[in-house]
This record gives sequence, C-alpha cells and structure tokens, in this order.
Amino acid sequence: MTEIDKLFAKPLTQVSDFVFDDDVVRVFPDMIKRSVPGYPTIVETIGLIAGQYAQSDSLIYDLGCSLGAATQSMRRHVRAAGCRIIAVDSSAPMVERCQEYLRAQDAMVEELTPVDVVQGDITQLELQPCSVVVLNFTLQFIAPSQRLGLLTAIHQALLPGGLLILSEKLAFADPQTQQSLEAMHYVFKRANGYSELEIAQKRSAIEKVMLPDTLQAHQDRLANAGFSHSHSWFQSLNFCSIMAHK
Ligand code: GEK
Repeated sequence: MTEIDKLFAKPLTQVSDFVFDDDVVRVFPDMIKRSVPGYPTIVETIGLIAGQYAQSDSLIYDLGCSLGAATQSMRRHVRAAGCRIIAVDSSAPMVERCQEYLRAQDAMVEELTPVDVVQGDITQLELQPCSVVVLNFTLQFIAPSQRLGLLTAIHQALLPGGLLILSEKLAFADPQTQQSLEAMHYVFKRANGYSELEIAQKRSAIEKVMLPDTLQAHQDRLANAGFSHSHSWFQSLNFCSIMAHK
C-alpha cells in the first residue's frame, strides 16, 4: 500500500540531505505525483514512445527506475518481439519494492515484456546494445561531473535508430523565467496539499542532491555525447522531457 507523503510535515531541528531510503520508498508514488507537474502524462507517454522505438530482440533500459513506473508503462505498450527491460536503481529498498510491483503487474496481465530489476550505480554500469534508454528524472541526481560520461556511454550503447528519453526539472538562465516558473511550481505543490513548512523543508533537503540544468545545457551536453538531434516533447511548468536520437 502506498502512503501519503508526510515526511516533511513536522518541524525538523535539522534537515538532512534527501536520500531514497525506506521512508521515502513507502510514500514515493504519492510524493512524485504531488511534486512533479505532468508526471502521470510523462510516464504514460514514455510507454507510447518506447512502443514506437523499441526494436525486436533488443534491450530497453530504465535507469534510476525507482518503483518502475516507466517500466510498467513500457511493458503495457512495447509490442516488438524479443525485447527485455533492464530496470536499474541504486537504492536497495526501491529495488525490492519495484520487484514486488512488477510481480503484481505480472499476476494481472499475461505476456508482458520481461524485466530484470538490478540494484546498481548507473554511472558504473556496463551497458549492452539497446534500442531505448529512459532517464526519467534521474540525471538531475547524478553529479554534474559524471553526466557527460553517462550520456556518452548511453549513446555508444544505443543501436542505430535508438532513442534516449530524458525527463528533468529545468533551471532557466533568464531570472524572470526562473522566478515565474518556480513560483508556479510552489503553487502546484500548495494545490496538492503540501504546507509551506513541508515545501521549505523538502527544498532544503533536496537542494544539494538534485541539481537541475537549463534545456540549452542539456541539449549541448547531448550533442557533445554524440546524439544527432534532441528536442523536448513535453513541458509542464519547470519540468520537461526530451527525446534524444542516436
Ligand atoms: C520514475 N524514474 O518514477 N544509480 C542508480 N540510481 C540512482 C542513482 C545512481 N547513481 N542516483 C539516483 N538514483 C523514476 C523516478 S527518482 C526521481 C526517478 C525523483 C535513483 C534514486 O535511487 C531514485 O530512485 C531515482 O534515481 C530518482 O519514473 O525522486 O525525483
């Protein structure tokens, strides 16, 4: 059962850096839906996009899979024969709960694309040839110095015609845009029932571990990693998703 996120509801004497531990895993589906504008649409559409780009007998990676929302969506839409999804997360409690959720999905629907859930650091992974890679709100948690290396490894592993789907919280170079969309994100969270205290404490927990880039910085880095073309396909407030083509 998924619980309501109340992790930051009480005043904390000291707010520690955010980690994906047992407490977060318990409330994660509620937390991400109430915090990321457009998340359900992004997850559903990732399935559709993967369905279009998955090549027969190829691997699909879901990197930083958390509870496997994008993986579950891809399993619903990928029809190419012989595909296999590798879902990877560094958090042991996430991986454990993700496996439970996937078993529940298997019990309800027959003949879904098989999945291996792996606990590991995606910056250390030996990626095998693949047709689709998903980084759904994961790159922002990777140290900025490691981001280009990871994207380069993904580009190298992708087969011709392969696709990376990259969703991220955005920063904006123009201070007015930054201020305007940040304010609206705050309004979004208030409308979803988070108090001012919860929003403030979550912000100080996450500000050193989640470091957003501008859309331009993402596109420049994707080009440096070798991607021939990238474009955004979704934006809601300061959250966006990008398709990057091999
Ligand atoms: C979704 N994609 O619901 N290696 C592996 N996993 C990592 C690493 C790393 N180096 N660093 C962080 N993570 C999901 C949502 S959440 C986004 C992704 C959010 C994992 C971390 O453990 C967490 O599960 C995930 O990346 C980020 O479609 O919480 O805003």
